[in-house]
Amino acid sequence: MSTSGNCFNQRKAIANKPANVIRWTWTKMEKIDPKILIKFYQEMFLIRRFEERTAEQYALGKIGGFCHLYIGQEAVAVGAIAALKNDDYVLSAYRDHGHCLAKGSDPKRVMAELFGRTTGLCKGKGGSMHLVDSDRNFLGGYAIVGGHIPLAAGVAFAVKYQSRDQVVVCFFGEGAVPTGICHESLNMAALWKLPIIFICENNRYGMGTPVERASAIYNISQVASAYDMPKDSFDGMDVLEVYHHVKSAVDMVRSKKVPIFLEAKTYRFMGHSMSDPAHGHYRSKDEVDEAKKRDPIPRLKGKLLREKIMTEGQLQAVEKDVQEVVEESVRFADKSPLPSTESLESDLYQ
Ligand SMILES: Cc1ncc(C[n+]2csc(CCOP(=O)(O)OP(=O)(O)O)c2C)c(N)n1
Ligand SMILES: [Mg+2]
Repeated sequence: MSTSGNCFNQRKAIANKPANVIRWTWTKMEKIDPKILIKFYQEMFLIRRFEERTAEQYALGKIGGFCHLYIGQEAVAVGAIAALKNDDYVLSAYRDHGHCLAKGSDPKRVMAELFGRTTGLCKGKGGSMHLVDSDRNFLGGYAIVGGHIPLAAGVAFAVKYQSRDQVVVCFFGEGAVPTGICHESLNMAALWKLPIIFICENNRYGMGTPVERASAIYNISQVASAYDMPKDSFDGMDVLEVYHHVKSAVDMVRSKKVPIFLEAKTYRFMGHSMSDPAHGHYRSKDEVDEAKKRDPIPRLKGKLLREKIMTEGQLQAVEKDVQEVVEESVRFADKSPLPSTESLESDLYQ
């Protein structure tokens, strides 16, 4: 009787202790080097053109399987990954072309992977949803909603266990947030103080379901409060906003070794996947057209012109170079060989 009473009192004492809350609010950097702004434009334009060509190649039957385009969301991958060091880790869900390209993967090898060719990042055996480039610490590309969030926490655990200095960034959609595994991962990351940034790309829809019909909270970053994890929310259609907020979070995570949850409010301009129409019944054409007014690429272009960082002619030259890189990636993929039947069982876990 007295033992259980002691135990109860002990637990009550722990529960009454103030929680070990980590305080953090993002701080804006002083000034951005114009060279970084030009890099942002070039990278976002690359992802956009790459995926426009991907859509065409898919329609021609050159690309098989599921294929989810990132068009509209480019500012999130580009702004966030620019805030990282080269050896920091990135994991993403199935809408992964943009994250992989922003992490520095060769567009030729990414396109070849979409074409299922031996020269692809995963020798043509992964495809659109399973891009991996371990040389660049881009660890995938996962098709199961929420399934990669614990894997990312595991990578962060390894970084901490081995006393390394890297940061892990895990991108996922708002549709993954209500999954049990997301909550388990947030809890463990907070409990064990793992060096990870969870970036929720809230594009307002999970396939055809609006977030209001799937989540009890609309202000998604609130979910972090349940785990006493610092959080932040920002405009994901503005690459500079994304960069400033993520850079500040990266600095905090690297120096204090704690997790942070970020919500980037964004929008996809295309259908959920290549099998869906651009809007469908769950949203109107007017809604999509309205969102396109916030397209991150023309927004940055306007800034570059207004602030006289680049002229119209210089921007056109950048666009032409990118266009050529994308064309070369299609030519490379098209002339690359398909995997042989004999190679079907190689490179697999036994
Ligand atoms: C566990 C699981 N359930 C269902 C699906 C089918 N599915 C594929 S994508 C998707 C919607 C996910 O939406 P969100 O996380 O918001 O990502 P977005 O597609 O908007 O980038 C669903 C339900 C799946 N892949 N995995
Ligand atoms: Mg979504």
